[in-house]
Amino acid sequence: MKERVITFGTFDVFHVGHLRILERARKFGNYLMVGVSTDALNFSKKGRIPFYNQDERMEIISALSCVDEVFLEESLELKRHYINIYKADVLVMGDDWAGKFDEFKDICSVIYLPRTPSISTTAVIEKIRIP
Ligand code: C2G
Repeated sequence: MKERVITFGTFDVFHVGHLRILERARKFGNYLMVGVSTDALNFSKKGRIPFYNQDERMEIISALSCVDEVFLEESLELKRHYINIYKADVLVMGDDWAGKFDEFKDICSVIYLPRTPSISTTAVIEKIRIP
């Protein structure tokens, strides 16, 4: 088997939920490519600038042993393009996106994995914020 897996995310304030989805995604093949959302895309999606900038987030993701290649995701509308140019066989996303990427089933397998419960970037930021 020589499957190429692709996934996308912001991965801001990197936490164990991020790590686990990347490790699980890698198991669907033997080459994992990660599209890291740009700061601008994150602002347009969530209305806030990430705590860590896109270069720092790319640096962290590319240092992980389960990750083989990292690129910047500039727009949500470019998913089909990224799947094609990176020759992905499998798209893996967390189930907060369940059903949202089914339109790509014509060019690759689309898999949604359950999120790790009780952890999120927002929760971490809230927890460490000094009152
Ligand atoms: N995740 C998870 N468990 C958590 C938190 C996040 O499995 N407790 C997963 C999400 O489901 C996602 C990945 O980690 O698949 C990255 O999460 P985010 O950084 O929140 O990604 P998001 O901003 O949703 O960006 O094109 C799609 C977007 O780029 C996804």
